[in-house]
Amino acid sequence: MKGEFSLETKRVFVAGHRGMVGSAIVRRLASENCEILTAGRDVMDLKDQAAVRAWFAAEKPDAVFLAAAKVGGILANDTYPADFLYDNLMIEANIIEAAYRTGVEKLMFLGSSCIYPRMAPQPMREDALLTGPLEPTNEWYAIAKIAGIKLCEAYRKQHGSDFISGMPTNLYGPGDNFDLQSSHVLPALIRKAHAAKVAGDSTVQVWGTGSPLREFLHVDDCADACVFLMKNYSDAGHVNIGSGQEISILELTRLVCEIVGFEGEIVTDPSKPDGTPRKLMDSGKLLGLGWKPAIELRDGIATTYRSFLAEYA
Ligand code: GFB
Repeated sequence: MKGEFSLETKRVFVAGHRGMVGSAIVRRLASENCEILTAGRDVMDLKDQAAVRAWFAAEKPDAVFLAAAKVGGILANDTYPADFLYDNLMIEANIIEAAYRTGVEKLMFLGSSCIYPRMAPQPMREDALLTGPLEPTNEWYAIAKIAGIKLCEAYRKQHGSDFISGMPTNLYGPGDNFDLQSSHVLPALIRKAHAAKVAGDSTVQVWGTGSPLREFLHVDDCADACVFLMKNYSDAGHVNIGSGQEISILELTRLVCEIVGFEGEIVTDPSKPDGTPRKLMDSGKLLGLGWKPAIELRDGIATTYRSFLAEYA
């Protein structure tokens, strides 16, 4: 269903504005005539229900982008299941309930493509949700994100709240986490290939077999899709946000090495987990509403590498 929501002169709270997605949403909102509200950890701990309620009661935002989350790559997800489940449940429950209590007109919750069953038919449609077992390396994070979708649906059903959910595919871009233990694959490969080039190493190592397939979307495209959905979509069902660009981890490594300028050998490490074998989303629902991505993977990696060099190297 199409809805129409104007951001014009609205007070718009971006929860998670220091993260990769939240900061991209803040950048994107700069071209809307709205007032952007943010709150750092020093102001409000999003896991603290009383603090979140008090902040919402005082600031009274009109719209909310819920981009705050405990996130990480395959190893972090697998190593800290309690943090990924508890932190994300608390953050989303506190914000959604406070938004309802203070009469927020529209809220957009952001999830992840890992909500779908490990062996879901590809490309994964929205109706694949809860049709089979989850991928074990990230089921804790996935359960929390599924709860977030269901919270939005429940508040819509019981209270008529205009709360929607978007499910981005694997994201990358400026502001990403480049820590090798906790990052996702793309920032890890950029950092490893760069370090190998600088050190004159003959090899670069990738985790797992290199055969898993992943779909990647630049975070600025994701932010644009979020603003588009905020303005144009008002319904109970969540919406996939993907690029349709799928690539194997090995091919991705070759592409990153080419962009970074590392000419050595790529070595796989099968002792590390592969995770889900394939994770391509069907974004037909979003495309059907009239949105499409703009950033090609090669160009997106090149600009991300430049931002990595500016910030870290
Ligand atoms: O991006 P990633 O950590 O997360 O890993 P997932 C994707 C694939 O890249 C896996 C491989 O097959 C990894 O084994 N890989 C190869 C590497 N080298 C590396 C490396 O150096 N670092 C990392 N991190 N991976 C996450 C979920 O799954 O996706 C989250 O755990 C979330 O819950 C996120 O949904 C979007 O795509 O496997």
